[in-house]
Amino acid sequence: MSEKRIVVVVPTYNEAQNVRNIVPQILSALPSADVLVVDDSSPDGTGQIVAEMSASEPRLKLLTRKGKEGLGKAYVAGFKHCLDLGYDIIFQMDCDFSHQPSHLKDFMAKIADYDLVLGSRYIPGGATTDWGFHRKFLSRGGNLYARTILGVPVSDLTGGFKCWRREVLLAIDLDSIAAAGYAFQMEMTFRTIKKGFKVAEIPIIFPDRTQGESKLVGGIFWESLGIPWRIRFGKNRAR
Ligand SMILES: Nc1nc2c(ncn2[C@@H]2O[C@H](COP(=O)(O)OP(=O)(O)OP(=O)(O)O)[C@@H](O)[C@H]2O)c(=O)[nH]1
Ligand SMILES: [Mg+2]
Repeated sequence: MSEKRIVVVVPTYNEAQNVRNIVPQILSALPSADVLVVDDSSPDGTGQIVAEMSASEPRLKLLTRKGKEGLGKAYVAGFKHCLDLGYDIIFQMDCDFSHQPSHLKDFMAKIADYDLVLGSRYIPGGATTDWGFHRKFLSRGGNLYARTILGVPVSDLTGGFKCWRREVLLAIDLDSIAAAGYAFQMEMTFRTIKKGFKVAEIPIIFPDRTQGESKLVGGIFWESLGIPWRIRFGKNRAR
């Protein structure tokens, strides 16, 4: 696997403190990987920090977007950029340490035999360590609901810590992925399975962020109920 070109895509919006800390950890966890930060012109200067760090670190790259357009659009832009640059193995990873760099090696071991590897909180060995009962219940229940409606054998459809082979991202019509947030995570995994690619889950420990603020908006519960239906039966399901 050593000849493969590897990149970790990290979307950021106001992650000044986290980005300083996480980039060196990713680079040392995967000594042959590059890091692409996709920043939506964060007002807190995250982009400038990355630009400064990249001056002395050739493995760190920055893609700056004009304004905040959400996680899904940032990832699509990042994925396309990485495909253009010829990367073979493409990770997606949050900047807030809910996705821990120490798991990166586990993904690498698994991607040798699969097309997409998902970090899962809901298989044996996985966990959310800081959530109260309410959030745990909503996330687990939401995943069970989505899995049932989508009809896919995946325990964690919203975790968002993933490792892709380039062939999968090339096969998916990324421009037709309209979804943001959790729906983006679900839709990408659903389409991957529908296209016949091999998907595996590995356990991850998912702590809450300790620095910076969550970009998750409240009041998405009712909206979320319709998402799996739209993904499964919508016009883009096979694209
Ligand atoms: N480029 C970009 N990154 C974003 C945007 N929204 C969120 N992010 C990043 O996406 C990652 C996940 O965002 P979080 O705010 O942690 O959202 P979350 O993990 O769903 O919610 P929490 O569990 O509350 O942390 C972080 O690295 C954010 O900085 C956006 O609009 N543009
Ligand atoms: Mg988070």
